[in-house]
Amino acid sequence: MKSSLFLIPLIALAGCTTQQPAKDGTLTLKDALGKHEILAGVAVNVDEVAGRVPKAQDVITANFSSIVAENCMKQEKIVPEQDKYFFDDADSLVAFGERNGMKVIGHCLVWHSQAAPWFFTDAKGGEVSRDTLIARMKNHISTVVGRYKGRIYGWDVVNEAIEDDGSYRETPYYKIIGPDYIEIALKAAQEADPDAELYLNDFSMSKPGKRDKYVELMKDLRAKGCRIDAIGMQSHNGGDYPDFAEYEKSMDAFAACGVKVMMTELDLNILPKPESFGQGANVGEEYKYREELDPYKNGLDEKGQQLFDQRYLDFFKIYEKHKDQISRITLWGVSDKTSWLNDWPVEGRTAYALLFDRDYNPKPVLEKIIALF
Ligand code: 9MR
Repeated sequence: MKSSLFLIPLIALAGCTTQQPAKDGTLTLKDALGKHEILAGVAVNVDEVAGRVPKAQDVITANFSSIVAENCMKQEKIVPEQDKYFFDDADSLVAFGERNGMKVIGHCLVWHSQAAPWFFTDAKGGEVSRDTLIARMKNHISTVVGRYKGRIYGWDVVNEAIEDDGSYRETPYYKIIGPDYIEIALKAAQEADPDAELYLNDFSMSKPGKRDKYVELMKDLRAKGCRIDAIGMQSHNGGDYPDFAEYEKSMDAFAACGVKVMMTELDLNILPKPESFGQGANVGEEYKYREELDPYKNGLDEKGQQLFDQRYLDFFKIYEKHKDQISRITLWGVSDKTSWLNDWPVEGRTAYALLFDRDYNPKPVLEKIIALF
């Protein structure tokens, strides 16, 4: 972080008492976004929180004001077997966030993927009844949210409930309970910790069908007495998607519903797309490895680097433009080394997805992003 662009003078901070520059006088992402009351978030894994990756810890604490668990709060991790809870990793993550003065986000309470294997099945191996699934879902929410009452800033309550065309995703929750599982989940979370923010979270939020459905859904849920504080546009972006205009339209449409907008899982996939790739983040979508899909094994070439920088800048320009609507921008991982995009939608590729490289150095584009704010 050496260039003059990055060395924003202290005078730029006049009138801002809460955001302090790093010791060397430079401004970090959390300072820059913090000036606009936007949290700078990052998804962290268990090794990073436990201190097994010291460089990662330094990056996290110096640059970010919020963390979210990339995996360790998901249902299959927290309660792999019925009534057998494992909270050690989640407890460490929450404690790490508190120690470092960060807002901790809970991810996620109701999601069809990474659900515990026993959750939808009865003792005989058949499908669980509606009443039982409602009871299990409510119990899961009250146990997990209750454990961290007053310590988690906000929860992704329902994750990925809607398909790109606006229809309900046919998850076991939807099929067994019906569409009102979302209302039941939000109310259970609110009861368990009335002070925690509550979110709906999904990918491909720029798709018109999805956008319209979330707008309708939020109005409907609020009319039924649910609280929704913000909506998560995951933002697993690509080299040529989403369409910027549609993406902005979604931000405007959600903000017009009276909720804050958050980029909850921001990253960028500039690797070649397999044919028929859905351009979202549907974990079930996988393609076979082929050499031509993995062109940057030894580093980005000039064209790749330019695309990477330009796309990140373009997205952050949009975020700057919409800064009054946004409450948090969370990167989905600390460094390229551990990004999920190394293994999705094609396993074993070398991805360039985040703002810190494989050795935890900031990428040059970061200082340009900071300067935008
Ligand atoms: O980044 C997560 C990856 O390590 C897991 O293997 C994957 C399994 O489902 O989940 C990834 O995170 C997902 C997030 O929880 C929800 N939105 C899509 C994210 C990327 O798949």
